[in-house]
Amino acid sequence: MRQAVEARARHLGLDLVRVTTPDAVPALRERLSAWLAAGHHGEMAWMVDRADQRADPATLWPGVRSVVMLGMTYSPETNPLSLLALKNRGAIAAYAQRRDYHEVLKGKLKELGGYLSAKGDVRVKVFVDTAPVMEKPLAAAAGLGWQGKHTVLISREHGNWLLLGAIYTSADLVADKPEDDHCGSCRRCLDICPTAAFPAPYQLDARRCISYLTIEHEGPIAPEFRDLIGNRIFGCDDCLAICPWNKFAVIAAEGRLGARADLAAPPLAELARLDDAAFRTRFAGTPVKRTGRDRFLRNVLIAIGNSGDVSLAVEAESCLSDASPLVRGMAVWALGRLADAAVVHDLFNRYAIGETDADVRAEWRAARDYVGNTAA
Ligand code: B12
Ligand code: SF4
Ligand code: SF4
Repeated sequence: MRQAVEARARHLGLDLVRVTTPDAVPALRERLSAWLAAGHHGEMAWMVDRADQRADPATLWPGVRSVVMLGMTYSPETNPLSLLALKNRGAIAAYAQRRDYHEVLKGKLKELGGYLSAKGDVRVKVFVDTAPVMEKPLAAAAGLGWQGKHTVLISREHGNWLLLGAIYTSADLVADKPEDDHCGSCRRCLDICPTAAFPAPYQLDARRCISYLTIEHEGPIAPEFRDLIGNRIFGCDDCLAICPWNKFAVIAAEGRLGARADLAAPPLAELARLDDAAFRTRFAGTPVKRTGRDRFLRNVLIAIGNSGDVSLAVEAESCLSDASPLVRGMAVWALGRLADAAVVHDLFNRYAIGETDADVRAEWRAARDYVGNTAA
């Protein structure tokens, strides 16, 4: 049964397949509780709501006897760090510059699950990302790789460019052994993080992570992070891209997650003009659609403010009367960074007086003070 599942998984284009047991990580509950108690999950309340099920596969589904962990590579063709120098363009995390992996991976897992249940007359449940399943520690227990100091799973053969999925099954499958930790004394991922999001090795405070701030966080992004975000408009790959284990990664050959050239480094000017319909069309079928247009524009305007390109001030200006206060607020911030004091004062008189949103009014005051101080 085990061999048949492996063969089928490879046939379906899954790069890694290993098996573990539901109770393989006894420290899971304690570690998850400590992480949540420290508030490191930020506004991701869904992580608290189903913490019991997350910490224990058997609580999520009492019928589970074995956990099949699957990995699919998405190694990018160019180093994502090179995007950060293109200041008037947006940097989108490598996993999001292509078809949404949730759909692709889930389709493959469903096929594999169907095969397993038919072959062994067993029950199965498939999960990719959004279910209360601790995919990284389970994948580590199954020996797919180990959780690096950046907390992401690294495989010796594929580096850390891996997306994960799980099949819980009632079948008793032979379990694999965990992989050893091969981080050694390296700490490159910890040192490169722009926002100091790692309170300690193997621990991430999501509230400081650019991936969380640009994708999960709903409101305005706190001023302390805006400069540090640079041109990252959806997710962040810095700690992954610097990992030396990626030198073994083979560029994902199959077109299963089809990288889209138009998402490799899109011009910020173009993105700032997207209305809701154009945003949906442009990002249909990709993970980027998740944020919705307003949050995405918030990120784009922060990148515009960080671009140092005064020709982009006009794009920010045209967002000053946007229907979304989130967008208006970041347009004000971007203009404060790009326009000179006289222009900001003029715009203040035209727009700030009639502004109804308290957050946007605060952005106007901050922008006026900022240009005042810079001019002085
Ligand atoms: C919530 C979440 C996020 C949050 C929080 C990330 C995090 N590190 O927890 C945010 C939004 C920040 C995020 C960002 C990203 N994510 Co995410 N995310 C998730 C999600 C939904 C849950 C993760 C989770 O349970 N976190 C809770 C914490 C407590 O778990 P943990 O990180 O495993 O924490 C362990 C360690 O702290 C450990 N620990 C504590 N002390 C010690 C000491 C030692 C010695 C050791 C060994 C361990 C250890 O114990 C904890 C429990 O095991 C998973 C999907 C899933 N269902 O699992 C995807 C997932 C982890 N994300 C993924 C990806 C791709 C990303 C990004 C790369 C996307 C991007 N480019 O922007 C970044 C990476 C940022 C980073 N460095 O982690 C992939 C990772 C694949 C892989 N190879 O591991 C996953 C698995 C999705 C998937 N199905 O493929 N993500
Ligand atoms: S994804 Fe970026 S911000 Fe988040 S921990 Fe890694 S380097 Fe830091
Ligand atoms: S960069 Fe170094 S410390 Fe970080 S995960 Fe990779 S090997 Fe481990």
